[in-house]
Amino acid sequence: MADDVRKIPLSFQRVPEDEMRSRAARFAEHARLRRSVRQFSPEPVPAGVIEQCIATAAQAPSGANKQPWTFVLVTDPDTKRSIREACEREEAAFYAGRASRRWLEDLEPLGTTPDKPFLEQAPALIVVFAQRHGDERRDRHYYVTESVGIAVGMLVAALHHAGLATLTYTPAPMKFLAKILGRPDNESGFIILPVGYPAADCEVPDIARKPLDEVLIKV
Ligand code: IYR
Repeated sequence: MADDVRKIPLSFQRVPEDEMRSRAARFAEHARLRRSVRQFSPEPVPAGVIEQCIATAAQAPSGANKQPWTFVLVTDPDTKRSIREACEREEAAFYAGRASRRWLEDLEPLGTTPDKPFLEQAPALIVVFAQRHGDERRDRHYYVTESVGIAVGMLVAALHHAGLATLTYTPAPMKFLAKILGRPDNESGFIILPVGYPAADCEVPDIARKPLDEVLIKV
């Protein structure tokens, strides 16, 4: 690495071993409760909490530290309605034939349909955009999908940790999002996260995670 790069001391807090084990176990235990929520209560969430969670997401690592993400926080009812209408138009085409039979079969256990009332019911939508390049086309961005994906993962974890419910929702295609929200040409819609409290009668599909020994290989 070049000698002339300015460096600062790392700020890192060492955690005693027993506390480390307890933190890891508690985090895993809490993560087991995370579910994708599709029925929201209309109650507002405490002011500033979603912004804090977005601040957490924005600490994600990214290719060449380009931080190629934009988070649009939507609470305006008219804007939520426009997003819902545009999403439902795409979903109608998806469920009516754009999706393969195999894909629709794979979705059956989730019970999803073209109707997306959660886009209006949830008090807030976080619409995440990926910056394919910087303000100027010659300002290149790298590993954009990976970088934004990591940031969204941190956002989902932060929202769950704070006590809020969310869903990673991806209409396809989602070109309309940049148009509705007035985003510039270098940004493309990446994902929508409705955020709020689950509805009192919220139900989720009876599906399970793979056991650890199926997803973890040690060599
Ligand atoms: N976007 C559609 C279809 C859908 C696709 C996948 I992959 C999912 O995990 C769930 C749904 C919808 O939201 O209904």
